[in-house]
Amino acid sequence: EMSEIPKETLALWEKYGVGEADDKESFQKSFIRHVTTTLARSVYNIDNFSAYQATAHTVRDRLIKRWNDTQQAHTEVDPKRVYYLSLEFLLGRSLDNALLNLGLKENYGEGVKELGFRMEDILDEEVDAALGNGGLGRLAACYMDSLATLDYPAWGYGLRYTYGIFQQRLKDGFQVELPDYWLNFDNPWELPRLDVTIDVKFCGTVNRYTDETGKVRHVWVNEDKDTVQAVAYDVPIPGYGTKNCINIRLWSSKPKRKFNLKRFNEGQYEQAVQEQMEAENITAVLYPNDNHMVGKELRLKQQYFWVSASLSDIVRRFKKSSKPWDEFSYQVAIQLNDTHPTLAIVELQRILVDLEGIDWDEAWKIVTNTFAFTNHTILPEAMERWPVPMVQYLLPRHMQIIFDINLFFLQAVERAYPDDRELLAKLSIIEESTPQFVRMAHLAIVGSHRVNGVAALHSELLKKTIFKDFVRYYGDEKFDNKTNGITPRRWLHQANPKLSELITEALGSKNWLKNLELLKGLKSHVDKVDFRKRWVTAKHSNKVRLAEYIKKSTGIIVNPNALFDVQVKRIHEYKRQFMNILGVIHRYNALKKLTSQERADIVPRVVIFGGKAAPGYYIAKLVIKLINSVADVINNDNSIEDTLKVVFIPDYNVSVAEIIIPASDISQHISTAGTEASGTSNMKFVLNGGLILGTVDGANIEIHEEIGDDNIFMFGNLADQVDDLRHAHRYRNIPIDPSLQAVINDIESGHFGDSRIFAPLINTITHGKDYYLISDDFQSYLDAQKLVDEAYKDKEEWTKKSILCSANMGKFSSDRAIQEYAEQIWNIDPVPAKRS
Ligand code: 475
Repeated sequence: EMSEIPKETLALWEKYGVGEADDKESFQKSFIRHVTTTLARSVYNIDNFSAYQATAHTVRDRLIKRWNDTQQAHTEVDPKRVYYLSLEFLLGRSLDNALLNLGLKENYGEGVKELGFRMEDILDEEVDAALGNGGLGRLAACYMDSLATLDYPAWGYGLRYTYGIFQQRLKDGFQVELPDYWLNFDNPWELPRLDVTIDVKFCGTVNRYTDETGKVRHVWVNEDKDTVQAVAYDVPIPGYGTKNCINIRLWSSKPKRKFNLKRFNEGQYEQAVQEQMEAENITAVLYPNDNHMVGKELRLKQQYFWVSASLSDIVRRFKKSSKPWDEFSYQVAIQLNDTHPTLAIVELQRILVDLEGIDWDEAWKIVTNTFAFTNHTILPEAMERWPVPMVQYLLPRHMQIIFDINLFFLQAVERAYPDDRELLAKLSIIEESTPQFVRMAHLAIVGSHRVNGVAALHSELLKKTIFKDFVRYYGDEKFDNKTNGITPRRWLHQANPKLSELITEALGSKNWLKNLELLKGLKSHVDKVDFRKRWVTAKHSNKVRLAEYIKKSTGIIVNPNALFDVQVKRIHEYKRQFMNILGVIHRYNALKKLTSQERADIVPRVVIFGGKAAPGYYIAKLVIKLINSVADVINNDNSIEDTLKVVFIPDYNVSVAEIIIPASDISQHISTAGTEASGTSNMKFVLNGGLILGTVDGANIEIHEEIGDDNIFMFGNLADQVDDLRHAHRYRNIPIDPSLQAVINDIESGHFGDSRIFAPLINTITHGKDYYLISDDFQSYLDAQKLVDEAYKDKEEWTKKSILCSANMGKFSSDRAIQEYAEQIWNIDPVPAKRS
C-alpha cells in the first residue's frame, strides 16, 4: 500500500537515492568504501578473499536497489503472483552470475585489475550456496533465474539451512563426509529480515466449539514451549538483461522463548537452553538424500515449519489488497516442488476454515484452484509417507483435516464408482497399514488442480503406473508434462565464456541468451572450416582448464587431447555408475591384450566420475570405492601407455560442474529405462557441444528428437521391457552376460584389491535380482562405446556433431519451461521492471 509522502521528502530521496553507477570508477569507489567500512581493512590488508567480499558487497548494493524497485512495482500493480515452494535451492555461486546478469562483468573486471587483483581469483573465493542435493534443487535455481529474466512476479520459499549438502572427501578411496558450514564468513547474498518473524506452532490439542452463528469450529492450542519462530532471510535473484530482481525467502528457525529462567534458577542449566537448541535444530541441516525418503520426525518438522511460515506470509500479502477470499486463486498460484511442501494444502484449508471462518467446500475450491504439484521421481523408495501417529502428535489439527479431505474425496469417488472398494483403497490418502500412513503424493494430487511430470516419458509413465487410478477418476486433463529446462546464462554464458563469445559473434548478437531457439543459426556455420577450428579451440581450452583442476584436486595428470568421457551426478544404483566402471574394466582388459602397435590406433580416454553418495547409502558408497580402486590400478599400469585414465573428482558441486561440463567430449546418462525422471545435466552437456551416450530414458529421448540420430549414442532396453526383464530375473535363471561375467571374475580375483569389500555390490547383480538390469544392457552398452571410439577418430565429423548439438538445444532453456508453467498452469503475466 502506497501512502502519501510529502513532495519535499520525495525530492530529497530523488536527490540522494542510490544511483546505478556501473562504470569502472564508481565500482572502485564502492570497493574501497566497502574494504574500509564494511570490512574494516585497508590497502595494506586485502587478500583475495577481502577483495571478493568488497566486490560482492558492491554488487549486493546494486541488487538491493533492483530488488526494492521490483517489489515496489509488484506492490503497485498487485498482479497474480506465483510462489515456488522448494525445500532445496541449489544456487551455487552468485558473484559471477550477478555480474553477467547485470552486465557489469567488463567494467568491474577492469576495476579490480587496476586495484591489483584478477577477477578469476576473486570469483574463486566464493563458497557455493549448496542448499540442495541435486536435480530437484538445481532445477529450482534455474527456474528462479528464468522467472526473474522473464519479469514474472514470482517468489521462492525455502529453508536457510545452517549446513548445506555435506562436503565430500576421499580417504583410501572411500567417501568421507564433512559438514558444509557455508555461513562461516558473512553471506553478502542474503538480506536478513530480522523484523519479519512468524510464529509456528507444533503439538498441542484441538478444541471444538460452536460459534455465534451456530457453526462448529476448531481451535488449535499449544504451549509456548512448542512454538518456534521463523525469521526471514531474503536472497535476491537478478534477471538477465532486465532490471527485474526477484526474491527467494529462506526461513531460519529460532526459539520463541530464549531461555527458561525458571529452570535456570533451579540450577538446571542444560534444560534451560534445551528448548532453544531444539528450535534451532529445525533448520540446522539439509537432509542429504536424493531420490530417497527418510521418515525422520525432524524432517516433518522442517516441512511444516517452512510451509506454515510461507503460507502465513503469502496470506498476509494477499490480505493487504483487501480483495475478497474468492479471488485468492486469481492472485496466488503456488507450485509444489515435489511432495515436500504438501502440508501447504492442509495449512491453507486450516487457515481458511478455522481462522477465517469460511465454509469447508468454498475453502476447498480456493485451495485446489491455488495449488499445482510437480512430481520428480517415480522410484518407490522416494515416495513420501508419514506415519499417522507422528502427524497426529506434531500437527493434531492437520491430521483431522487430512482425514476430512480424504473422507470427502472418497465419498465423491464412491458416487462416481459405486461398489468399487478396491478403487477406494487404491486412491485413499491414508494407507491402511499398522500404523496408518499419510500418502503425500495422493494428498498433493487431490489438493491440486494440475499435476505434472518433468519429461515426456516420465509424465506418460506417471499416468500409466503410479497415478493410473487418479487418471481414471479425474480424467487425464489434470495430468500433464512440463519438460525440464536449464538456464543458458549460467550453463553456457557463465560456465563457457569462450564458446559463448564465439556463438555471439557467429549469430551477430547476444539475443540467443534470451531466446535460445536462435542457436539454430549455428547450423549455417557447420560447414565453415574456420568456424569449426574456433569451436574446437574453445573446447580444447575448456579441457585444459579441467585437466588443471583434476591435477589440483586429485594429483592425476591427464592428457587434454584424449577423449574426455564424463559421468557426474549423484551416486545411485538406478543411475548405474556401477555399469560404467564395469565397462571401464572391460576396456582395460581389452587394452592389455593389444600389442604396442595396435594400441597406437586407440583413441586415448579419460573416464571422469564425480558425485556424492547419501551418507547412509551403503551400496552407493561401495561404487565410489570400486571406482577409486579401479582407477588406482589402471592409472599406475604403464603397459597400457596412457590409453586409459580414470579419475574420481571429489566434492562434485555446482561450481565444479561449471568446470567439468564445458570440457566433456561425451557424457553418460545411462539410467535403467524409466527410472530417471528427466535429468538436466544431459541438457547442460549437449548445450556445451558435448555428445551424449544415453539410455532411452528421461529427457534423453527429447534431446534425441531435437538433435537427430547422428549426434547421439543411444542404447539399451526400453522402459516397456523393464517389467518383463525384472520378472525374468526374479523367477528364472537368467545367465549373466558373458562379457560382464568376465569383468566380475576379474574383480573377484582380487585384481582391484581385496574383493571381499565389493561382495555386497557384486551381489546386487549375481545374487540379487539385478534390479537395475546391468546384465541386460551390458552388451549394447559396450557396442555403443565402440561406436563412440570410432566416431571420435574423425575429428572433423565429430566437431560438426558437436556444433549441431548446441544448435538444436533451444527447447531445453528453462525460459521455455517457465513460459509453459506460467501460461498453462499459473495463469500469470510478466510485470515489466520499471527503469529508475
Ligand atoms: C530427478 N529428489 C531428475 C530432477 O526434475 C530430474 C526426492 C525425495 C527426497 C529428496 N530428494 C528427492 C528427487 O526426487 C530429485 O532430485 N529428482 C530429480 O529431479 C528435476 O531431472 O531426473 O531424479
